[in-house]
Amino acid sequence: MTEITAPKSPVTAAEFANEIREQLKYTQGVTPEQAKPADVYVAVSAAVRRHLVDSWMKTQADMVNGNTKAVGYLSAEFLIGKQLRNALLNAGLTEQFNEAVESLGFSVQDVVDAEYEPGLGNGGLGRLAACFIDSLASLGVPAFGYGIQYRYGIFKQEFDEAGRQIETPDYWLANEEPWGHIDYNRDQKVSFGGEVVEENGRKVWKPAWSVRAVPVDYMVPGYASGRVNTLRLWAAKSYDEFDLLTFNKSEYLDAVKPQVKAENISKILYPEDSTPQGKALRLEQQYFFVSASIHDAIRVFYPGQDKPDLTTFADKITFQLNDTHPVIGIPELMRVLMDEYGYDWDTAWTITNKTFNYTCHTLLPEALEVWPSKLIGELLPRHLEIIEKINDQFESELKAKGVADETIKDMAIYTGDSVRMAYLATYGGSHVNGVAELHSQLLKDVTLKNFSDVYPGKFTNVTNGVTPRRFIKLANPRLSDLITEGLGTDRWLSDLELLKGLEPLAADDEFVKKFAAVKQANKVDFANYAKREYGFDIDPNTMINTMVKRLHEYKRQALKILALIARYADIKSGRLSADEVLPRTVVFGAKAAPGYYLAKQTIQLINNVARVVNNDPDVKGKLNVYFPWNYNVRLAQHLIPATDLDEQISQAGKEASGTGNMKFALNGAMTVGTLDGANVEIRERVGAENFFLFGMTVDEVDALYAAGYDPKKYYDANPRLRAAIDMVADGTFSNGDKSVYADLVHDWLTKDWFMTLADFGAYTDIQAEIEALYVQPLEWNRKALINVANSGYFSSDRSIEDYLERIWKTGPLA
Ligand code: CR1
Repeated sequence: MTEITAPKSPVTAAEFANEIREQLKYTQGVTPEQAKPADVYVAVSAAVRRHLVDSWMKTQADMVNGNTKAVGYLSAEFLIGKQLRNALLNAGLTEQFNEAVESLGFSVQDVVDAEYEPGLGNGGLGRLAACFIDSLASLGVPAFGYGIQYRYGIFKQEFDEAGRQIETPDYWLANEEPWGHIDYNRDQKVSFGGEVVEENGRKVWKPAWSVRAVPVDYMVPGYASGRVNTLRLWAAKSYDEFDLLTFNKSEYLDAVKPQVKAENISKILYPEDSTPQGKALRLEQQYFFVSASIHDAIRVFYPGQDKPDLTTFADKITFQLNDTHPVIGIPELMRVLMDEYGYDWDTAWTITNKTFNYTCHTLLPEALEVWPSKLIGELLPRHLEIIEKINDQFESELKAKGVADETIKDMAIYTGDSVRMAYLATYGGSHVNGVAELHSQLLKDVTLKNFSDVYPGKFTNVTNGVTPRRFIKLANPRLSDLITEGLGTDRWLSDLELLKGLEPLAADDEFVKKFAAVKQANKVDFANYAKREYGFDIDPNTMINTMVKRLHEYKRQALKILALIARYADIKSGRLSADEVLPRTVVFGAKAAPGYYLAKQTIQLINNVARVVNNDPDVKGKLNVYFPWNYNVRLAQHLIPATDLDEQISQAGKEASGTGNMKFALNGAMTVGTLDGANVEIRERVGAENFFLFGMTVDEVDALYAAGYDPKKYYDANPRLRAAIDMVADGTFSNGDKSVYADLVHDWLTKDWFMTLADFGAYTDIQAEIEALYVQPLEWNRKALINVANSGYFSSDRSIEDYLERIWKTGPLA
């Protein structure tokens, strides 16, 4: 008998339909007959929220009254995805919803489609934050996600006629947004600019201007935990709606200036991924949400107290700094403790140091934020003083430890000209962690080596994870049902290591066939979805080969597209007869930062390779390339369950972890990948024989750099590589215009910083192995199933348990 632990339904479908009717009437003012699907969506959302409110309030009360330290996850990004299905799942209302909506005369699909996905993140870092708050709630750990409610999320990506990326604003708040509760009565004041003066021997900051930070609260329901946490996203509002004096002189635009300036702070998410952005506005954003969050935590944990005993602060909440974006929180907490509450430096430092921990998400040195001192001085003069003093204290500490002067200089947090936020975070908090074993090791050996030599105890690893609720249960209901059938329980949804129990079933051909049938059905679904949404004609009987992630040179989409062109050239030249070719559908999804030239050229190339290949009768049915635009969480949820083979082909030593790799393995795709990021751990767990490994290792990469890397040598030596690059250069994919990809080609042949050309041979060689296995469906699926069975470790629940034990030292509410 199957044991079911999913949340029990609180109401019948008929009762839920009545609740929806009430919402339609009292909040939307329409009858079910007048309602549009979007009305029903808003009404259902409000109805689900009502089911969660009691648990939400109880969780908050227990958090404040109990003795369990809470977690404050400070993150500039939360890429949460659509909310409705997830809320229904956790409220135990999925079935009731389906029935109720139909009984009201609507299609479930239409209602679900009415939700607009919030794009409040760029990629992996923001999606990880979303998985983490889901897991914290599901584990019953009291927590806040603290961030920004951007009015414009990540840009909407379109492609023009020439295949170029066009960015358009993503005004996700254009229609009613039922999930965020705006709480005007719990606002905070955040100030900027001005000067620091001495009054009675004390430093006093006299800021020049302030904005109002208004919290917008999103409920974060746990799965089967009865707990509901809060994601508190701050929106910036002006204090002065407009300046009446100016307005009376009828200078209308001048009059609304303060409002525009204030509201600009939360206007737009920076469309960056792993590159620094030197804009004052970005620092304003960072300080804005961090300052509001720190004051909010004091308000929450010391309710109604004018003189709270903040020496207990670090026992109430621990703040996790998600990358360097919130690191200004360290001098801010120092300032609050000293200037607002009168603590001395040493006491403030002890509290601050205990409160913060830092997660680094990169290995690219240019992605560690460094702020010009001048900018900090202008925007946050008091903070700059505090940072200088932290740096002085740090230097003395290093001297006392006998660290050499040269090294001390290298380690400076404040260099005079600039402030290194990663160094400030490393010194200012208790722990530093990387996001996969290899990454954490490289942080210790390279990126933060000096720090790890002096403070070895601070460094630890927490390998990333993904939530099985969204990425298996919601995204892949067929596989979820099969897993539950195979294990005889659905407890795996809160204890993903139970997937291990599927391993013996990989020897059971009947079960493997069922597993293969799930994949096939998902492929058909995806083909229909791609037709409906994009007009693509995808053949679900071909291998679906997917590469989805931000477009970045280090991730090496170029390697994939060059190999694909080489395959195309093989068929065209007759080197391979079309019958020898395994039919493949290659699907790309990727956004490039708007200012990232080579990344945008790569997008244009992929689109044009797709255009040429898909229209060439010589390769018809053998090779197809699709590039659905605007890759987002929703598309991921459709595409990942339908994928046979996924690509994790970054240059070794550059991808901190990756989390897409985990989602694919858990959904029964096979992976072709390098020994990079979490690929290493995935391969260890699923077994080397169930993972297509290729390419240079970190050590080989380093050795090749040291020896002097010359990409041209690889071009000269490999005729297939040469043919592919020549086709790009000679205008095959640009209607004969050789100038279009000239810069890209020039970069490959002269620089190729991420050694795409050096790994080309290994990458194309392994394709034979991949295809030999794919033509044996039973064996392929057996291996894919073994991937699923051994990927339970990559649940974000396990990541959170590691954070709790290694860093946060707290746990679930009693
Ligand atoms: C890394 O590039 C990792 C995520 C989440 C990204 C990716 O490898 O999986 O973080 N880093 O840890 C990032 O976005 C700004 O830095």
